[in-house]
Amino acid sequence: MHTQYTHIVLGLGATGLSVVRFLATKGIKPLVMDSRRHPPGAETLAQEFADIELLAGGFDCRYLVQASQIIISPGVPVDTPEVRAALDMGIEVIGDVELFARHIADKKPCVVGITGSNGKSTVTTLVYEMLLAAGKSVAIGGNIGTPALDLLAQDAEIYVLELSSFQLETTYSLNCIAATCLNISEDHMDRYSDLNSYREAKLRLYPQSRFVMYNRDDQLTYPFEPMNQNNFGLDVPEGDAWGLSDGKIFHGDSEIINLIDVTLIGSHNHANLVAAMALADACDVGKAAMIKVAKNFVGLSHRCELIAVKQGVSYINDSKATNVGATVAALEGLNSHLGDLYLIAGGAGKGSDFRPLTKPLSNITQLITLGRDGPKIAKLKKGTLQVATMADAVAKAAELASSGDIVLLSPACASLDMYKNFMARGDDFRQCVELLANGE
Ligand code: UMA
Ligand code: ADP
Repeated sequence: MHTQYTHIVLGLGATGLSVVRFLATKGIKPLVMDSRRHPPGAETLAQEFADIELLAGGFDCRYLVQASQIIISPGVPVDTPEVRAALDMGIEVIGDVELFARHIADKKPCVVGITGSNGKSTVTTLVYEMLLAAGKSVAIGGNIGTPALDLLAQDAEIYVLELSSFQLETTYSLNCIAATCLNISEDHMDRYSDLNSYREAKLRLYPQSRFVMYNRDDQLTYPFEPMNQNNFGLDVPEGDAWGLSDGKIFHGDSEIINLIDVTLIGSHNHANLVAAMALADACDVGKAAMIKVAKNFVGLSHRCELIAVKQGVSYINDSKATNVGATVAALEGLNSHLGDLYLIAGGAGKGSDFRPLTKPLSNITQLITLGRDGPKIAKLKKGTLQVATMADAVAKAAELASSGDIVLLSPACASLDMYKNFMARGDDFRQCVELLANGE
């Protein structure tokens, strides 16, 4: 007879490791399982916890059905047959964020939760910066990088968490001070049956918050039922809402800042800034701290980031555009630019419908595609050039573009068919651009 384990950790990436560390503080020794033969956290686990057992290369049902709690990583679908079998037997399956939520349940609400299809990392960072500028002790994590449980060591006054739909599927009791779903457009369609089930996963956040901030420009973010809510948008705000009037950000009829003084570019980023201010306001951050951050925040790397100007051509790295909505936003955001636009797109499409790109693609000069689903995107525009590597894509774009033009990498796809992650893809783009002649 094999050993029985009360707790099983499924997945040994960043999340699985954080769960093992947390359980260790409670004196619990879990069994760890990962479907991969060589899980990325195996070495660290062996170093930090030599006595914790790891089963790699599959999930063993015999252990799962005898556990009292399974803590599942966001990369493992709850619908995995072995997990379903355990659920059917009434075994509790939760995520790391739920463990975090239960740990802080006795404290007064101290979490700001941010979800949505795009802009999460930008808004999460903006809110974090605004809270810091207001002198609060604050920790930032979740889907943006540091797993929520690893933040507990910081013992912060406020935790700003970026939350993915995967994480929200297994989170029930977060009790946020304020939360938002920034926008909804297709993503991760390889994990959801349709847009509505993806949306439902995201909106699970709202009932777990004392105050909800939705996007009035995106109906899919509206709460299913009325709650303690407010809204943000890019038009003139009504009542106490947040929005824009005459090129300035307003909270109700109180002016916060003129967009001329804001560093971030693109209307999607202006929406992000307004949302961040609304969330910071719910945490009692004053106007001065918001203004300071709005003036100084230049944006995150790999998100519509201007990386070089060569022979008058601007090269923009938007490698984080891993879904169609993000690329649409980039193309619309750059639409007012006067020169020609060359777009490099393609990668692993995650089962997405690329058709929303058709209209914005009609406004660009040349589409260059690469990667596994490059051919699907290529079909949307006549005369598309299909290439095999980033170096070929950049060389082709550089050959065609002239002074005043833009070359944009905004793939509308994940990177995993060609790269370790979106950062590696953006770095490759940057390197290829650096190798181009300066022409000065
Ligand atoms: N995997 C297996 N078998 C397993 C476990 C995982 O094949 O047993 C695969 C998954 O299918 C996935 C990969 O391994 O492709 C990583 O999954 P994971 O759950 O082990 O990932 P972690 O390293 O724990 O990182 C997770 C988030 N990853 C995912 O949700 C896939 C990280 O978000 C997050 O930063 C981290 O927790 C801390 O909270 C990354 C992400 O890509 C950036 N998120 C998606 C997105 O933003 O679109 C949702
Ligand atoms: P996320 O964490 O949700 O992936 P990021 O802030 O990292 O969001 O941005 C991801 C991609 O989405 C980038 O390509 C960025 O330019 C684009 N983006 C950022 N904010 C928005 C928004 N509000 N609407 C649409 N696209 C956006």
